[in-house]
Amino acid sequence: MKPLKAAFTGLLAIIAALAAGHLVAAFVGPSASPYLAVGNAAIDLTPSWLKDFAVTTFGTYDKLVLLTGMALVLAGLGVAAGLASRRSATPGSVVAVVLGIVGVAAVLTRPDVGQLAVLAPLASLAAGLYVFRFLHKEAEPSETRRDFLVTAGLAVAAGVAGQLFGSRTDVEGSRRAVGDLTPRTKAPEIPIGADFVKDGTPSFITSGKDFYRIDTALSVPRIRAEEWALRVHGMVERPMVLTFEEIRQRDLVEETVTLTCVSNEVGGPYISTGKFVGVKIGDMLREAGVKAGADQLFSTSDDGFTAGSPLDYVLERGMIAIGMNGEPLPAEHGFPARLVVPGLYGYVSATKWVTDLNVTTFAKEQGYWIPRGWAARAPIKTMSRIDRPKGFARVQGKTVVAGTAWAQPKGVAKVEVRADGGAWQEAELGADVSDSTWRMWRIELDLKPGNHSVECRATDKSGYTQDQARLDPVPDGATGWHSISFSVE
Ligand SMILES: Nc1nc2c(c(=O)[nH]1)N[C@H]1C(S)=C(S)[C@@H](COP(=O)(O)O)O[C@H]1N2
Ligand SMILES: [Mo]
Repeated sequence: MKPLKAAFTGLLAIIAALAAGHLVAAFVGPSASPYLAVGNAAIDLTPSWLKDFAVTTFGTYDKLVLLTGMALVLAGLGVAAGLASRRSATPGSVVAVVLGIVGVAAVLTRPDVGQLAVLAPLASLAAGLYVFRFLHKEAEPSETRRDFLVTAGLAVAAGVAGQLFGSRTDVEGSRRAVGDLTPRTKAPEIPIGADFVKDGTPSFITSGKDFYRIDTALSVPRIRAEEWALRVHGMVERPMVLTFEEIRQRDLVEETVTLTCVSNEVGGPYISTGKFVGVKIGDMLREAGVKAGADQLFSTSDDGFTAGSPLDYVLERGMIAIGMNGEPLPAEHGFPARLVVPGLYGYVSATKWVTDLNVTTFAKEQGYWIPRGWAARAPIKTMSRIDRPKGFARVQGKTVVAGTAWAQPKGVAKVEVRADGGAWQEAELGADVSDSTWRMWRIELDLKPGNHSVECRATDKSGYTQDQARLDPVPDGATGWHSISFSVE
């Protein structure tokens, strides 16, 4: 067989296999798609050092990089298997079966699929094997060309159909049906002067599209509120199951809260603020009756992510949020419901698409990131960030330095700035909205033309000034003073 035909035989068999699996997955559960399942399994198995490297290098594009990398590797495997099968179809057939088994294994490890899920990788295996052997036969060039084109067309059609049917769960329809969520107590209006957007700070409330996002899963779980329920169990007197309707009928409160990710480097972007509407977990758990000895609320998401939060924090200020910024939660931020606990980093508290609350102990259960090298207990550290000037900017005229600071749930009392290692000067603070949110700041400095560097540090309302020592995000959050170098013209 000619090398070109052999290579295409292998490549098309791979494409057909992935497409067939994706199509069947649309009917037995989108996460059963072998391509996504292998990607998700790879994420769960990735050692922490590699994951940290991926996040620092690619940021939130890490998943796109993974999926593209997988596509290239699979295409390469297909071509190699095709080329190895120029004399006999056996090597390619073996590769098809082995890849099929990898797909089955990956799907079986997924937490969010049903028993029928295995049909998707089995369809991949069958399609890959069949297409490979079908295209491998000796044939006239014109017949070969026709078979290749027909196969490619069918594969693309199957893949596209799978994508369309797989996303048919009408999340947006369900969000619209939720309608207005009117809290009994509204969060106070954000006063004018809470941010200094003109000077370069973020706006106080982050819009849904600018809100940072951290997900372990490759695809956003698609859940309708009508089909969702929350189970509350474990060390409680009266376990319960709550529907969305039952939750929204309860006392809804609205609170402005800043969410923060532990993987933020000093000066990093993974922090945003929203107005969340929901029920206080404390009210609910007191109804359920927490038993003595419990010290952890262990929450599980529809996609298998888990987080463990200290029970005392949760009882005091935790919330099951169903709304954000005046709307039902966006799908990407956890629709129908997520946890929000002011003062704890997201990985130990902010479970999106939450379906299960288990009242338990730290000795008994470990959240997703804990065996991967992150601390079990992770209160947010007092920190500050310079947003303007940007690094290496050329500043004309007077120098305005502006940024944000946070110390949830203590609140920010003071931000100081110094230039070129000189004396600290107190910055002007934005209006104080809540101890659960960030606080913007600005200061004008009188700097001579030339190169300069500025640093900032925050002091929280307990009197603690943020640590100068530079620590990495692992295991419980970065520390250090953010500094920016720029020049004045
Ligand atoms: N189901 C699920 N919930 C999750 C995560 C996740 O990967 N899966 N990431 C957590 C982390 S690490 C953070 S910082 C916050 C981020 O919330 P956001 O994406 O709405 O900003 O969600 C938390 N909740
Ligand atoms: Mo995070």
